[in-house]
Amino acid sequence: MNWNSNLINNLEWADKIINIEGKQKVAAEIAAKVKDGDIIGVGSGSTSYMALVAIAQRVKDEKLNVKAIPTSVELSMFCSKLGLPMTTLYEHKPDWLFDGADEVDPDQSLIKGRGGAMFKEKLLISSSVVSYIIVDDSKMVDKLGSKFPVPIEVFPQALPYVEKELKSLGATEIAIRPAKGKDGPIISENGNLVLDCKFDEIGKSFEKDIKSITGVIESGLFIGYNLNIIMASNS
Ligand code: ABF
Repeated sequence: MNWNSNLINNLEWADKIINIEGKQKVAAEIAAKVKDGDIIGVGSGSTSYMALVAIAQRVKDEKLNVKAIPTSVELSMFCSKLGLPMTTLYEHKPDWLFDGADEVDPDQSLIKGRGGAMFKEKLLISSSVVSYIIVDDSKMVDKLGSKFPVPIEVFPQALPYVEKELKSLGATEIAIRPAKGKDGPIISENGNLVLDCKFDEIGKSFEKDIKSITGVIESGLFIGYNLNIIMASNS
């Protein structure tokens, strides 16, 4: 017997972000890629959410056997609400995934992690055969770091050490990401802090340099990944 959870069925905060102009087309484009039997990684962000809604509709209408691997608890709740079956990385490797980004440079390197889920997002991108990154014009930058700082997930007690190491890597500003609507820091799903870190220059080795600092769980830098960037028109 299935649950009939009003709490899941009435996730209004999910419904509120459906009506985003210019993204329906790309959501349909992503949904058209779904094949029976696919294991699909589901990324975060409003654009990805629209694609998720379109996929769930196709799966329901065509009775497709598809399983999703979400990148966050929030997304697993959305999948549940939309009736999309889920699985985990223990059992399946994603055939493909879709996700959003905050910045894309001319080499298709990314800054991600505005939602603080970059560890799981990177794990899925690294595990997936094909990755589609959905963005609009506003995300395209000449240089990474032009609009957004680099998010870095840090084990809490490593904070002073990581701060010192980031400064020696050239960090010009380091902020602990605050919790929304209350005092104190945001805590990631893994129980860690998220730092937002500015650099004058983000070198090609920075993703590895940052990751090699003991206490850093992951950063939102994605440099040199094999990605398919899909542009959602702003009009
Ligand atoms: C996720 O969602 C994050 O890595 C990124 O920060 C954000 C982008 O959201 P949106 O598509 O709503 O701009 O992909």
